[in-house]
Amino acid sequence: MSESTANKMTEEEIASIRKDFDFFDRDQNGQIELSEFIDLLTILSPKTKASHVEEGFNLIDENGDGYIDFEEFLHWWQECWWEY
Ligand SMILES: [Ca+2]
Ligand SMILES: [Ca+2]
Repeated sequence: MSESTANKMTEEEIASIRKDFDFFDRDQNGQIELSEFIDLLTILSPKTKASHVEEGFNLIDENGDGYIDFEEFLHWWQECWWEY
């Protein structure tokens, strides 16, 4: 899975997503918690409801450990924006 992800994107693109990830990872622990994710979505789409935010978080958190790591973030990013 991570191989096909890497093939689709250039290193530059991944680096720029990494910057966004680091920006939202406020406490810099390498994972985005729900509270950090709420901040993220509030910026990206201010009309998002809290209940939807939690649903979205659970979708992105593919392994269900309660955190979004960079790989999960990258995956989500591609699904949301790659088509545009
Ligand atoms: Ca964090
Ligand atoms: Ca996770």
